[in-house]
Amino acid sequence: MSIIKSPHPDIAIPDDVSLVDHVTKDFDTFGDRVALVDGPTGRSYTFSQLKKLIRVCGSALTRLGFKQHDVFAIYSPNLPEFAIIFFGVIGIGGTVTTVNPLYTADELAHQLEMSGASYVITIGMFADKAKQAKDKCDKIKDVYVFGEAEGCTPFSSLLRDDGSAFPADVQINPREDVAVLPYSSGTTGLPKGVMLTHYNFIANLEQMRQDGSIAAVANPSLLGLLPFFHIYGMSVILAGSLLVGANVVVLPKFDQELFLKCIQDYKVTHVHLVPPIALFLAKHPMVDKYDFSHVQELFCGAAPMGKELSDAVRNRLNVPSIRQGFGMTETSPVTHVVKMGESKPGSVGVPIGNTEMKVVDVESGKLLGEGEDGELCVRGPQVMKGYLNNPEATANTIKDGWLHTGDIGHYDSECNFYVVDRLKELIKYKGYQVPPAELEALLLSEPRVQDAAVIGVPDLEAGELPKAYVVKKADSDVTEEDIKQFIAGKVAPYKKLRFVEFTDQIPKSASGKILRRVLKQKEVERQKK
Ligand code: 4UV
Repeated sequence: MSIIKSPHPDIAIPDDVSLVDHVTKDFDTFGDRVALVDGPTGRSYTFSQLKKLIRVCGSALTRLGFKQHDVFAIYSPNLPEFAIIFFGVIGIGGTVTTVNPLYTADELAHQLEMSGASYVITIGMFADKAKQAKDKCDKIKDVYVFGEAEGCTPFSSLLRDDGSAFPADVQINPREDVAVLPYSSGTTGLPKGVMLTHYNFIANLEQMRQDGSIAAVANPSLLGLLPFFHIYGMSVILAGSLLVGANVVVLPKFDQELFLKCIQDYKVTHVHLVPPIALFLAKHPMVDKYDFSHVQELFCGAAPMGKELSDAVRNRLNVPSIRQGFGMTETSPVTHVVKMGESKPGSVGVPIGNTEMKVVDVESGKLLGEGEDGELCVRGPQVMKGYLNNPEATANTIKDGWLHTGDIGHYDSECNFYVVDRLKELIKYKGYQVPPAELEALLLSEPRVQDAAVIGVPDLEAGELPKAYVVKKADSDVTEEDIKQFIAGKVAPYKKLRFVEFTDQIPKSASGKILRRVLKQKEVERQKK
C-alpha cells in the first residue's frame, strides 16, 4: 500500500518560459517543413510561416487593445488557422477559452459570459450562432470569422499587420498566468473553467516528449482529427506535434473516407483516436482498401478501450504500436500512458514522468494496494491551478495537492492502471463530456416536469448514451418524445437525450443528492435480463 511514483525518471520542467516561446523554440530549425496542412484542401503552413503569423496576429490583437490576461474564445472546428489565433493570443499573454463548435448559441453565450471573453472567432457556418451569443454578452467586442460572413470581421484582417506592435515588454509568469481555459464539469455539477497555466501546459508537453513516441520517428506526421477545442486534441496533437517538429494533417470532422484517405495519402505516422474511431477501424469493410503500412502508432484515450477492441484493431491493421493513455482536462491532460514498446491491452498505463498516483477507498479515503479498486488520485506539475472563480469546486477536487479524478480502478504489480468504473456523474459520449447536471437543470425548466435525473447507459459505439428518468407533474400529458425534443432544442446534438423513462420518484440521499448509482444499477440489471 503506497503512493506510486512514475517509473520514468524525473525531468526538469522549465518554469521561466512562456508556452508560445517554448513551443516555437525550434521552429527556425524546422524552417520550411510543413507544420499544418488542411486535409480536405491541401492548404498548408510551414513552421517559418507559422512562427511569423503568430507574431503578426499577436501584434494585430495588441493594436485592437487586446491585452495580457484578456480572454479570447475559439469556437471553431479544426483548421490550420486555429493554431495561428491560439498561439497568437497566448503569445501576448492572453488566455484562450475553447468552445465546442456544436454548442448552441445559448451554450456559447454561457461560456463567453463565464470566461469573461472579449472576442470570439468562428467559421461561416456557425457565424449566426456566434452573433446571437454576442448579443447576449456585453463584454464581447467583436466576432471574427475564418473566411467571411456577414456581420463578422474576417480573420485575414488580423494577418495584415507588420508585427511591429507585438508587445516586447509583456511579462508572463508561467506558474501563475493562465494560458488556456477549457471547460469541464469535473466530478460534479456544471462545466467550469479549467485554469491551465503556461507551466502546467509545458509540463505535460515535456512529460509526453519524454515518453518519446512521436519524436522517435524520422518524419513524424499526425492526424489532427480529434477536436482542438478539447484538451486531448489541443495539447497532444496541436501543441505536442508542433513542439517536436511533426506535421499535422488537419481534419475538421470525421468523414470515414476522407479520414482513411488522409492517413494513406499524407503517410500519417501517428493516429490519435477515441474508442468509437478505434471501433470503426476494427470493423468497417472500407478500412481494408487503404494502406496503413507507414502508421507507427495508434493512440487511444478519453474513454475506455477494452482488451477486445484493442486486440481487434491490432489483428486487423498490424500497426507496430497500439497504446492507450488516460487524461483529464484538469491535468493538461495526460497522467498515464502505456510504456512505449509494451502491450497492455485494457490498461491506461503507468504514471508519466514527474507524476504520482494513489488509489483510495471511496468511503474512508484509506490508501489501497495493488489490485484493489478505489478512486484514482494524481499529483504532478500538470495538475490545474484550479477552476475559474470557483474555490469550492477547486477545494473539493484538489486535496493536499492530490487531484481526485472521480475514476475508479486499480493497478497491477508493474504499476499499470486499469479504469473499471466512474464515481463521478459525468457521461462520456464518444469521448465528449455530457454533464448530467446541465440536462437535469434544463429538464426542471420544462413546466410539466416535477423532477429528473440523468445517467449514462452503456452503448457499444458511443461508450455511453444520456438517459433521463423523469417524474411528471400530476395530470401532465407530457410524452417521452416531448421531453426528448425539448432538450434537443436546447443543447448540442451530442448531449441529446437518447432515452427517457417516466418514474414515480427519483432516488435521493437524505441530503437531497440524486443517487445515480441506484439508477445505474437498475440499468445493469435490466441489461442482464
Ligand atoms: O476532461 P476530459 O474530457 O478529458 C479527457 C482527456 C483524455 C486524454 C487526453 C490525452 C491523452 O493522451 C489521453 O490518453 C487521454 O478525456 O475527461 C476526463 C475523463 O475521461 C475519462 C475519465 O473518466 C476521465 O476522468 N477517460 C479519459 N481517458 C480514459 C478515460 C481512458 N483511457 N479510459 C477510461 N476513461
